[in-house]
Amino acid sequence: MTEQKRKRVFSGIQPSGDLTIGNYIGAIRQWVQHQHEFNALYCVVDLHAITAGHDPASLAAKTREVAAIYIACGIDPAQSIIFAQSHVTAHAELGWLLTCVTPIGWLQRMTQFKDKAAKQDAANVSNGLLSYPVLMAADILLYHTEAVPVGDDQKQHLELTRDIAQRFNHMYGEIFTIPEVMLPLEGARVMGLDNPLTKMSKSEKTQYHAVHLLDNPDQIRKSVMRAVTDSGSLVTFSNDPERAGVNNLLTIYQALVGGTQADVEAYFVGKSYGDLKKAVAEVVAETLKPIQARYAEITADETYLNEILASGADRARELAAPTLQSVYQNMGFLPVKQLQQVKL
Ligand code: AQP
Repeated sequence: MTEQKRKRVFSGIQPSGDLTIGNYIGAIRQWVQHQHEFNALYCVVDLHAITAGHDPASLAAKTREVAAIYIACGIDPAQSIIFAQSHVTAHAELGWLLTCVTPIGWLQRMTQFKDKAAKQDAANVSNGLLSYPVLMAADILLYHTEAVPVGDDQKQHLELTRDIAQRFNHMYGEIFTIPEVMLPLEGARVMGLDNPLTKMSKSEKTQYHAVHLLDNPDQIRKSVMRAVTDSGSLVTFSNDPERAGVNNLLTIYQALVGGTQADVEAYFVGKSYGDLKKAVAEVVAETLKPIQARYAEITADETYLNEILASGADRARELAAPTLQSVYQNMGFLPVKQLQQVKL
């Protein structure tokens, strides 16, 4: 497939905590599977990580950690662009321009905003938490992205991106490509091990909530063995909220082992919840082992990662500049070029 014919894909993860198997199954794994079919940009979206309070002392290290995890999971930096969002200032600029075309009611309807705002002291909920999906729209639209591989939890934000793009195109002329959402087939939403009715999140601090990608086998086993199940004994998929814990464990198992739901259920016939947990812990540990080994190699060489992030940002800047310039022009801003002509 030639460069020109490949679809442009953009996706990213916030360095807002320790990455979980939810981030892996819902996002990174698909990026890796499809990277050779696309012209892809995989961004560490650090500007998003400051919307709900963050630790300045660890933000830079977390940003590097997430980039190293992308590569450790199998993203090839020679093929895809890997960079930190704050290194390409066009994101913040377009974010502001789009903020001014986005009705506030669209943002107030976002489920993630309502959930995250409810967990905070109302007086401290930042404008950034509300506006975050507009910055996400800017991330995607800057690159004329055609497809965005994300977990099911981000579907609503993608729909909003499409609405913002259409509204802008209608108001100021056709600049933006309308992106499609790409959801994984299995394991689109991994739920918390301690509460299978809420999604597994890297910013959730409760112990045994999640398996993190850099957890050792012992930590993995402890978290999975403590996963909430129910008083039944049937190891089958189910939409019943009472059985959400078992369903979640089976979903994780299926996402990592493959096969149909019927294949997975057949494997567990006659087995107990304890057997299910052991099997899940084992398959998760086996999946993460080579990733962690590669992560150790990558992080042992600081220069290697620096070079990837620096060249990724250069490549991204080049792609973003013409889009941003067209947006300024169509919105009627005074072009810098005109001032340069006056000087001459
Ligand atoms: N539990 C999940 N199941 C499936 N996919 C998931 N993703 C996140 N959690 C799950 C996918 O991972 C990517 C990360 O997106 P993000 O970091 O921008 O924010 P998020 O969706 O809010 O992820 P987290 O882990 O829950 O972060 P915090 O706790 O900081 O908000 C997305 O593609 C998402 O779909």
